[in-house]
Amino acid sequence: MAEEKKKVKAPKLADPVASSIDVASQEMIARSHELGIETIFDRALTMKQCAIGVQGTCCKNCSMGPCRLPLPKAGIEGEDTRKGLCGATANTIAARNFIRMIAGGAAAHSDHGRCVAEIFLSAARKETEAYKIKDFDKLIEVAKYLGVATTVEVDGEELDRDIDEIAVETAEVALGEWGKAEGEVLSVKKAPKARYELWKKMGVIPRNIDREIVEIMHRTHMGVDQDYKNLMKQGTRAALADGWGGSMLATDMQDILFGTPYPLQSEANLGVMKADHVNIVIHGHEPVLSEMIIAVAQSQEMIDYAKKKGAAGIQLSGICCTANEMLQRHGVPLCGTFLQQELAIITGAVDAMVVDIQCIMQNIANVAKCFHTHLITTHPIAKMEQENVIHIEFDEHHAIEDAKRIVKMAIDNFQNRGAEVMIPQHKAPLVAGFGVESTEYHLGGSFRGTYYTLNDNIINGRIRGIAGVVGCNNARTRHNQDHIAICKELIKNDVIVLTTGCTAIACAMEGLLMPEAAATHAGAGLAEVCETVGIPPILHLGSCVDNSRILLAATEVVKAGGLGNDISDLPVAGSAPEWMSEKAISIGHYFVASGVYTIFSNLPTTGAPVFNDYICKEFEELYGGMWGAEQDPIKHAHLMIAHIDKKRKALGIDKARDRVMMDFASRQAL
Ligand code: NFS
Repeated sequence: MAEEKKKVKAPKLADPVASSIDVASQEMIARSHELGIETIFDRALTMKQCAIGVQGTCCKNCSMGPCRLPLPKAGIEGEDTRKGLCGATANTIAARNFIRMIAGGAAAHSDHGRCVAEIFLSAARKETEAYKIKDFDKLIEVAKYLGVATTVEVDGEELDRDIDEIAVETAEVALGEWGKAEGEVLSVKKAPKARYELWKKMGVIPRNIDREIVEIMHRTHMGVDQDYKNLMKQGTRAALADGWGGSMLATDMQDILFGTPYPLQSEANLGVMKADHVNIVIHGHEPVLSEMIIAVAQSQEMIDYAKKKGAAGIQLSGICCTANEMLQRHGVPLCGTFLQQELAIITGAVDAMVVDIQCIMQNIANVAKCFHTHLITTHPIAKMEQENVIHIEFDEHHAIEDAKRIVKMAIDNFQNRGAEVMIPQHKAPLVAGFGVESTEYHLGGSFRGTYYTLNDNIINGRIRGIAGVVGCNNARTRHNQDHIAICKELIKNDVIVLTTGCTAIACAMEGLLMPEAAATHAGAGLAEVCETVGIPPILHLGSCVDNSRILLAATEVVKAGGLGNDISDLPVAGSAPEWMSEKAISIGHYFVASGVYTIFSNLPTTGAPVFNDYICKEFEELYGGMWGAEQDPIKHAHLMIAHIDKKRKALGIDKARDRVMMDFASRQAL
């Protein structure tokens, strides 16, 4: 019988070396096979991508579909006659899908921001013991741009206003940015004047944060907006509501509550876990949770309790952007990137993995089931269906108690570890915690107090330009390979790199966030600047919501003078080589709309060539920034460098560069 003849196929297993450039990850992928535990690397072999979805031309916005409009193999000659049942063209479908991704990403960043705003309001009103205002300078700065008075006039004299009053009013105004009835998102005015004026002219200034996201959902509903240009206009407005609104407010309010980061040292990779310690891994995005766990895990009470239970101490570490948040403010080590979340548990050494929101793979529950690991969800909007998952809801009114419960649970679990503990012995040192303020300190003149020194070095050509390289890991590409290849190629060519998110973690794991990396990897000009001021050639600026720090750093460069009037004049470019999340599309688009050439490995728009050209070519005419796509990492980096050189030429500073071109050997000879 046919059925008897069927052979049971062995599951396809990922080749560890082909899956990741990182040795620690390779070891853990091999370990997963020894233990018979499936990971995303294996699933990427069996689950094939849908080619039409990849092209962006599958429409499932109504139940007459899905209507699928693949690009013919031979391309399109003459008129493009493809249409869905309702007549929607490939351009309409791809544009709708694209801006729905922007809506998803903007919603994720901005809802995170709203949560921080609510806690900020609680702290300002002194309704919570757990959260307090930490950075008063930042509070005053934010109060000012939100139009909150920071002084009062008494008898004709201008006096400082009561700080508690300022805090409450600032928090109220901030929270209002999500749903106010009139006006525009106030933080957008932080952009260079020329950029703000351009957005005004184009009609893309966001009115409030929620509204722009809701309007995308409306306009992409069946039978509403059917003009790809008009759809992209709304996509632009929502992306700006994210980058210059929800994300920027999230960053600023996190700095107010938890402190503005300054450079510090730490370590990265799975090897930061310790076999004799209770290992708690925090994974997700909101520092609201991790700040409390840090406070509790570092308390003498909990350390003593851990010792009583036979552990040498408590080792905290982070995955994804929570890792970056904990690192930049407390030096807590990075456990790994998005693609290492299952691998961390496979060490057998994780006593608790605590998660909140975003980028949490549901499969970690299945992996945790194979070990003693407690998997704890904490957020009311992010639960898991698997039975082994414990839900402890985190609330600002009893945050310390919640954190204590979680940490104690991890400690109690230490004694339940099996014999299968295997922590890969690989980690790298790093320096992180850069931001607008600290970059000013390191690269600005203390005399002028601006980005003068940075600008000066760009003008004289030691620094060729600035690149923002950010974003995720993606199981369809070799883990970290493109991040590292692109970043190395950029710094080799004297382009200083600003990084966030999982790219930042990847660079950390490779040792590229150390000042010493300048001598070994950077071009002569960039190396000289880095060595003089003592910074790495790649600066870690935080989590993905902290991409707003890159926007503001670019704005400071414009303000410091000598490099044009707008971000689009600067020799800068952006990249997200291993992107996978909708947040990356929102980030990419607010960079494009801010005037930056932004290049991804691939874009979900190739099935609609006219729409693809619109965002990759015509957009430059409209906004001075445009999208690009290139899979080969070296070509990818050189597209960015070519754009930087184009901008240098337009600024008339291309000649200066030629003068200082010296390779390392000639410097040494000198
Ligand atoms: Ni960014 Fe952070 Fe990583 Fe991608 Fe996910 S962690 S918010 S989305 S995967 S960089």
